[in-house]
Amino acid sequence: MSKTVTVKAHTNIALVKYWGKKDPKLMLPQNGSISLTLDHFYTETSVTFDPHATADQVSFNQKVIAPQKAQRIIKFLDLIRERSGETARAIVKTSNHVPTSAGLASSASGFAALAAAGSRAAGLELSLTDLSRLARRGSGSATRSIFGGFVEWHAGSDDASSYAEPIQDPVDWDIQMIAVVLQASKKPISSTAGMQRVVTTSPYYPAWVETANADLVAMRQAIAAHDLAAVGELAETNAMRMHALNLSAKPAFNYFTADTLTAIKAVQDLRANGINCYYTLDAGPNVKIICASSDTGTIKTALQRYFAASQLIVAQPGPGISITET
Ligand code: 2P0
Repeated sequence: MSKTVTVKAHTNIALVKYWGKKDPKLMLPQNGSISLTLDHFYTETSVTFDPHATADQVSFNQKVIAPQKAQRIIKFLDLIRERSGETARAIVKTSNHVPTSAGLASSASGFAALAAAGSRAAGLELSLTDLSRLARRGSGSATRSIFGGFVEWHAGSDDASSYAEPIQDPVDWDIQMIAVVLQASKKPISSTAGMQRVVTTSPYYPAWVETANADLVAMRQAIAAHDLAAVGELAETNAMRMHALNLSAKPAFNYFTADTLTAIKAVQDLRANGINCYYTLDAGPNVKIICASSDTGTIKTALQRYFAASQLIVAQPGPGISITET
């Protein structure tokens, strides 16, 4: 009887962003990145290699996905088969625990869970570092979701040297994020294609790599010092520089909506009124507010002038992957 391995992996939000590959095949990034894993949003994936199955079968939130839409997952299963010698096709069941259509469903938690469940189901016993390397091959941000708390992904120069490690877990001080969940218009361009366009067409790209590397040094210090203002300021500046790359690409693109700008302005106004809060944004319209839990009430009240309470989701630092075998 084949074993089924189920893994829960949480999503992460980068404070120093990954936005560009230097090796698209090995998924080596142009610069290192630092993130915070969140408790509230996670993916649960189970994998069974079934000798009787004639094709890989992937279901998402209990609905089977057509093979042509599951190509990225099937390719990743091929990588696991290649490494393990497993020859059977896989039954993959995955569910995302994020509010419906929150637009926060990330490939980060998805590929972290798939890497850990798939490799174990195929008989590999990988260390967390090796799981991080394997998850990287599925999606860059998944490299970091193997671990909890604050996590750094070292860019590296080859497969062996490009992996993540926790830099603070558990997080023993008061820092959290409030996700402002906004209605997404159709995504203008995928992360993978967007970052590639930026690398090849933005004249500002070398300056991004240089400042991101400086941000990594400063962010490590800010986290070690439990300095919310320093973490927030660095994250906010880094995020806007990433989005400035998108505006400087040819053709230009951006992920903002009018609501994104409203949320940013609300955070700026709160800060002008003495509330210690900062924003960051990924490849989508949602704004994540970095703040202390003691300010949650004030921030939510201010944001509710523009948004429904249900659009404001509070997330605490979360754990690394957990694995169960049946
Ligand atoms: C990050 N993002 O560091 C950055 C910031 C979004 C903005 O990693 O091509 O899905 O699969 O490696 O990881 C989103 O891109 O892209 C991402 P691929 P991924 O979290």
